[in-house]
Amino acid sequence: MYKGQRITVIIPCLNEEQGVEQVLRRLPDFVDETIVVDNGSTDRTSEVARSFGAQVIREDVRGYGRSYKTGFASATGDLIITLDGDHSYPPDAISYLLEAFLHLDIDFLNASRFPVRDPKAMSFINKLGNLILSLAVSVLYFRWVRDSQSGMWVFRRSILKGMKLTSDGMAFSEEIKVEALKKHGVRFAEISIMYTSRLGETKLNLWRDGFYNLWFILKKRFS
Ligand SMILES: Nc1nc2c(ncn2[C@@H]2O[C@H](COP(=O)(O)OP(=O)(O)OP(=O)(O)O)[C@@H](O)[C@H]2O)c(=O)[nH]1
Ligand SMILES: [Mg+2]
Repeated sequence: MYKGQRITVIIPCLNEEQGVEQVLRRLPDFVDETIVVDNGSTDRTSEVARSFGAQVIREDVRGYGRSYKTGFASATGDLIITLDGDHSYPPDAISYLLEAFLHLDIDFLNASRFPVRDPKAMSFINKLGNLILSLAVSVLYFRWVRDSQSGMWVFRRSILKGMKLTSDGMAFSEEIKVEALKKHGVRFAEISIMYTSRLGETKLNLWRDGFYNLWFILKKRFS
């Protein structure tokens, strides 16, 4: 519990045995429920997660978005916090993100990776792609969003009701933010966190996911 709120952390994982161990080791004690959604990892991700007391859910259909939707269905907390299993997002930031969330009295807080301070954390081309995708979301929804692709969010579980989450893949990250921005009465804010280089292998296909995410957001806006 954190200041009267039940806290659920959800971590999607595909072969992240190295990273998920570091993430789970660093989760604050006030986290009530930790859900690792494993999409058929062939390494020790599930065993490692269980050894740290996490609830492991197997999802047979592949995809970042798909695993989040499965995780949301099992979550029981008042507030949900998400982050990658690769230890690129700082678990230490959870306490100040929650503090900011409650202090601002908002419904969705996006943890922006920008400015990136660790020179090894993100390549130039990734930074450029992220900027283009964030500008696209900002222009299409008339709202400045610095990091439309961040994988770390804090939000009230209650706002999921009525959200139209269609993406099963990497575009899920921008889709949930757009759904939050669009929803009447949902208060949205963004604050910076320290992003570092991931452990293990990337699952992102830079060009394919980048162009697909741009197309996805255009399609979602105009359909
Ligand atoms: N369950 C599940 N998790 C996935 C899938 N694809 C990626 N992930 C996880 O989702 C998170 C995001 O994937 P990453 O490969 O880190 O993508 P990224 O953060 O855009 O790229 P990096 O900068 O390389 O970290 C990681 O924890 C992955 O293990 C999937 O198909 N299923
Ligand atoms: Mg990552």
